Amino acid sequence: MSVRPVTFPPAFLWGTATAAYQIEGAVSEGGRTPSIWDTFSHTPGRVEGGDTGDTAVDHFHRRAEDVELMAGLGVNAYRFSVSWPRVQPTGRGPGVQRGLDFYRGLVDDLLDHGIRPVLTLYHWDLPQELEAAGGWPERDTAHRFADYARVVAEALGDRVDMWTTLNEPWCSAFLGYGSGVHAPGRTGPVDALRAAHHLNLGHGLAAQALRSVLPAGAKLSISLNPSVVRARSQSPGDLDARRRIDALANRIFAGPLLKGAYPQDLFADTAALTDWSFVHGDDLAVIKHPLDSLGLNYYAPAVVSDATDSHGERSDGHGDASEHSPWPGADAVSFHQPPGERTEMGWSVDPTGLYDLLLHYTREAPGLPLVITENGAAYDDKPAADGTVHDPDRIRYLHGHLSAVHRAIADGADVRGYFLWSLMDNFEWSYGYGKRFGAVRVDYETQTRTPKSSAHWYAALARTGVLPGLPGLLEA
Ligand code: IFM
Repeated sequence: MSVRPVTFPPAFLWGTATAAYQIEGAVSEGGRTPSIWDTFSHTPGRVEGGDTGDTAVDHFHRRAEDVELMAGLGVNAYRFSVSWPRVQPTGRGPGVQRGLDFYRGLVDDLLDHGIRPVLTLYHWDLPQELEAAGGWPERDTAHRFADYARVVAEALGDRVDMWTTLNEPWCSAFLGYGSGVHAPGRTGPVDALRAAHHLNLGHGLAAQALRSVLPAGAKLSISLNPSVVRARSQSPGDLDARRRIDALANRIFAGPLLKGAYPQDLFADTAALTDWSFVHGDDLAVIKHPLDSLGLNYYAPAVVSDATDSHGERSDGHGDASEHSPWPGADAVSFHQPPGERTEMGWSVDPTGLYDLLLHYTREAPGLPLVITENGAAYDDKPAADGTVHDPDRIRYLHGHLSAVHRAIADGADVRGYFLWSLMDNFEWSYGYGKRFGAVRVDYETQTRTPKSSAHWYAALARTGVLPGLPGLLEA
């Protein structure tokens, strides 16, 4: 019996993704100043093992080698982020040429290899100076972000045509200022809500700045990490828990971005904390700036119930190290790990969540193309005696999730691309270097890069657009 090949659309973007602080290192070179992640990672007890991004995987010095690596994988796109303190060290004023030159060199290398650069402006590394002035809970940070966006667009707008403002603003707001497990490590529920709004506003202002500078054909986007929230039961309490988390994780961003309004139930749930007077006159109109695509990052779904017995534990693992909840106004919600397979992060493996997410945003934002800007898994891969790295779990994870993407496309989702998180092992935030998400293994002693078997599997997909099967490869 012949099985029909699982084929993706011809112009599909096949990419890998990284972020500046997770890979670059060289934190004091070329005029770069500390970001909140430098400060946070150097604060004892914040990151496992005391790891920092000081060296990371030395991408700053190995840029050319890393682009060759990508070319070897056959990918046609690369999603990277610009380090704000590398190009605008104080978070204000003109750009620093040495910093901008690094990204210009990267973009040129990518284009020379036929790889489309997909640039993210903010993947969590706020210049420390702006945090000292109050950080994202302060409105001015949104304006500083728009100015920074303009600086980068003026420098790279002639070569980069896909622009993403923010990566996962939920993490910046609620892990950075709510539970405090991410930089800057503050724990104020109102600060977290203020930060969420100012991130939204920063996105809108930056989108305006980008549009005013970039050529007409440039594409604007934002990458969200929506929670696929499932109620543990259909009881009214559990359904209400689902509604609350959906408001705080998803609609707080999707509402203003796509509809120009915050959800009313979010205001009601948080009324005891704030009157939201930090939302000014035309903020919502600014935030609802037209997008060319919506970036979605997906790893695992969340299962919630109504309970008073535990603090919210974010089931994607980011929030479990803090006694402070990342969910303002939703203290009586419990998070549960569904039974079944998990990754090294403890996150459940559930491709149906990705399918549901794609179909959800197809309904929520009709006509807006979707791009999966992150998906992947951490596993404790070990090199074999001959140096090869066989990671069948990751291949299975990717196969399952890409099958779900294919199904979503067949059912009407307009998905334009998929970016594997991550190109290579790197600094996994408060987990340090202990969690490996890479398709390419990095030996942190020697900085040697070794493509794992998942990298070869993904290369076959990127080159042909046809999902490779599993069995033969897993026996290899
Ligand atoms: O490593 C992170 C990335 O920086 C943002 N999204 C989730 C990834 C895995 O935790």
